[in-house]
Amino acid sequence: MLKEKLAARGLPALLEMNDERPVKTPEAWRKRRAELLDMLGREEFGFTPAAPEKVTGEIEKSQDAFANKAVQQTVRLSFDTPGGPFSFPITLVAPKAVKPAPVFVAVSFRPEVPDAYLPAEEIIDHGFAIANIFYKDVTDDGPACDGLAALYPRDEKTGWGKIGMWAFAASRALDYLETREDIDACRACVIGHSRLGKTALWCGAQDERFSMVVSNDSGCAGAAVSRGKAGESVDRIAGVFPYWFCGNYQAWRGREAEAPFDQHMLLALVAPRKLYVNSAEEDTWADPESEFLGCVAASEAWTIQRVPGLVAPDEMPRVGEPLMDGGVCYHVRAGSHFLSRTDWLYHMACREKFGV
Ligand code: GTR
Repeated sequence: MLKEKLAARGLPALLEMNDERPVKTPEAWRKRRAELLDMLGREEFGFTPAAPEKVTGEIEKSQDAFANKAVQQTVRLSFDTPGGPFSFPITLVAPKAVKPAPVFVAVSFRPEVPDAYLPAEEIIDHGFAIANIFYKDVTDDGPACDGLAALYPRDEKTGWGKIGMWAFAASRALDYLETREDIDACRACVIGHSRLGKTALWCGAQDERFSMVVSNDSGCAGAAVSRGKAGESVDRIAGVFPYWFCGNYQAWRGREAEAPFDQHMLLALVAPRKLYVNSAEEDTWADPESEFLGCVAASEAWTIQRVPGLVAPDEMPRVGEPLMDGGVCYHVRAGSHFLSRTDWLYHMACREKFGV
């Protein structure tokens, strides 16, 4: 049943090189991976500049938090760019009981910790640290060429969009976390909701140091395949939010079926690490079925590397039936577009089960 549903979408082949040679081995997949990164960079999100040589962190504020169970700090991260120095703050919350603690790097809509989207005490109680990045501290969510955007030369067609910049910031946070003795940077999960779920995916696709990637309700240009998608379309998203993407993405408006790429390729770039995609039942704009089919289609990238991909019965799971036995995990939650405590509980259960 899923096979037919997927076939009806007519997605471009994942395990076929651009010159049509089939990808049959893990070594060949590494080459295909490079092609896909290049394609999604050039056609959708724009190319990411090289990482700075060094990221330093200055602890601006430090206090006990959550009944003394954790330390909460404001840390200012700084690094050099071609246009001069840049810095942005993160909020780091680390549990005292677990050292070093596995961490969630959250790219967030708000700077506050805790927040409706970030149940910090519960996360700490599960033994995870949180590094929260407020996305507008990196660059504005609009066409303005401010913050990080102002500091790198940008090609009109292939230069990075705002999603790429927010993703870059999450990687810089990981650069810093690698220097912290209280954080287990080998178990770092990048997470985001909606436009920031797209950001988490693009970050984790490029930066293989993240052991897990969570896409919450990322929808169009995120986990949902564009071909046959309900709700938001490439035409709509590229028209309303052109600055999230590179210039070339405009060419695919209304032409998703002709594009050499689709979103399963973005998901596949996380393989063989842990990918967790989740949807909300009422979030028809994101389109749960297209997000789930993205996971089904991406699974081949895990199996070619001899890791099980999505382990699922031959149908879309029901609400409250998380699938987390394979490299690709998925759930659909009751309710609307939101990063809910319910979602976090599933993500944490998955990390605990697999030690990622
Ligand atoms: C919507 C956009 C979606 C999603 C959402 C969000 O306006 O169409 O793709 O990103 O915003 O970020 O909340």
